[in-house]
Amino acid sequence: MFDIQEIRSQFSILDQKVNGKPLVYLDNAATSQKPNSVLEVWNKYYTEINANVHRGIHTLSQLATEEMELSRRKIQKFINAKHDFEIIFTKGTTEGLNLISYILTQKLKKDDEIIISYLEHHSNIVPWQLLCERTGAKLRVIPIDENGILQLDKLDELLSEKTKVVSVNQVSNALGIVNPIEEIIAKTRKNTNAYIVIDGAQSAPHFTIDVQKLDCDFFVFSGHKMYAPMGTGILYGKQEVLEDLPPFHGGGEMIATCSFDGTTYAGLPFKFEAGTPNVGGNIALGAAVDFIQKVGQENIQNHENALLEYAQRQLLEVEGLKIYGEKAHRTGVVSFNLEGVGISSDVGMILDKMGIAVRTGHHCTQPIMNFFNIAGTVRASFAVYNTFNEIDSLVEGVKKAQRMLS
Ligand code: C6P
Repeated sequence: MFDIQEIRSQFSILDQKVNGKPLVYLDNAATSQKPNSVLEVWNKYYTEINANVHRGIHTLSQLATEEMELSRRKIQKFINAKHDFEIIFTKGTTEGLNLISYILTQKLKKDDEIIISYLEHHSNIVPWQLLCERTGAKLRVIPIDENGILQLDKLDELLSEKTKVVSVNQVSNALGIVNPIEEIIAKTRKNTNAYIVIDGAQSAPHFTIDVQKLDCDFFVFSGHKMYAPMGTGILYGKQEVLEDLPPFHGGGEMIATCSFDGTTYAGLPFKFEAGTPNVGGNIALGAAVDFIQKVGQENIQNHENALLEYAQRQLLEVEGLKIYGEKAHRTGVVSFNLEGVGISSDVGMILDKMGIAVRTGHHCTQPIMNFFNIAGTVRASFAVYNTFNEIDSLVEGVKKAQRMLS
């Protein structure tokens, strides 16, 4: 049974006042809070195990290695990867996308094309621009319509033998729009040999992911948005794709042999994991997967969808409030502005005084803001522990902000 109070009791941080008011945390797309079970695993690592991995024959090192490799297998199952060595630990989505774009450098040449969408986070734009600078390739963008929905017929026109990479997010962080990645992948596979990269930063916390069914080459996400500590993330890559590509960072862990005459590389996943990893964080990411599975992915999705629907209905009753992407299929996020209130951060500051945490501004998606001709939005984003009462508080806060600012 889904018991929201029981779930909330697992997040000690929620039980506090901010600015004299009970905390209403609605900035989950930026980072989620962490359940006590994850913090306990993280704390246990540092108080009882702390040792480097894959290096020592001593007991603590072996224990740390076992725990981290167990976590890798949990994540393998979580996204249904075929092999555990297809799971690369990173420090987040940004690092994953930079890694991929860097190791693809030798595969692209002048006038090749990289397709992204209008709905991307800067992390899925800038690394590709850098790759274009290195290779002379060109960036192409799937446009959106006035509802923020990707115009997939335009993708048909963009795909060609020049297309070498298609990289899109599954869920937009700024608007919460769920993109039809299955269709994008099918079209890309049918018409090209391009590498397919999925930014799952905003989908992994909310959806069941099956990378084999999706048939993408890469899938990246951040641990800290799905109840794990900051500085954790995952890059999934298909075995044959990863084996064919060069390493990103050079250093310890990633070599098979090293001499002044040259180096041979370790097998997967270590080829892409140079240096000491975030062992405690990576182990705690496995605990976050345990937490999600214990609550149940379907329960999480149902609850968050109900919150979104309720929030949208209540907010739309506020006169002059516009929701961006209102008509699109969305999850976990409602992004809006108040007519006659110029700056979203003013609304955010008033909400903060009421203990309500939302994000304001461009959300690292300036092209979307430019498209709608706005500087930013107020964004409320949900997690499994949010309640309908908290949405009521948000709506009250927004009404108060409107009265104060207009
Ligand atoms: N979006 C937000 O408030 P990192 O920072 O590496 O964990 O994730 C980057 C990133 C990439 N893609 C998408 C779709 C994202 O949402 C994010 C992070 C946060 O929306 C911080 S800007």
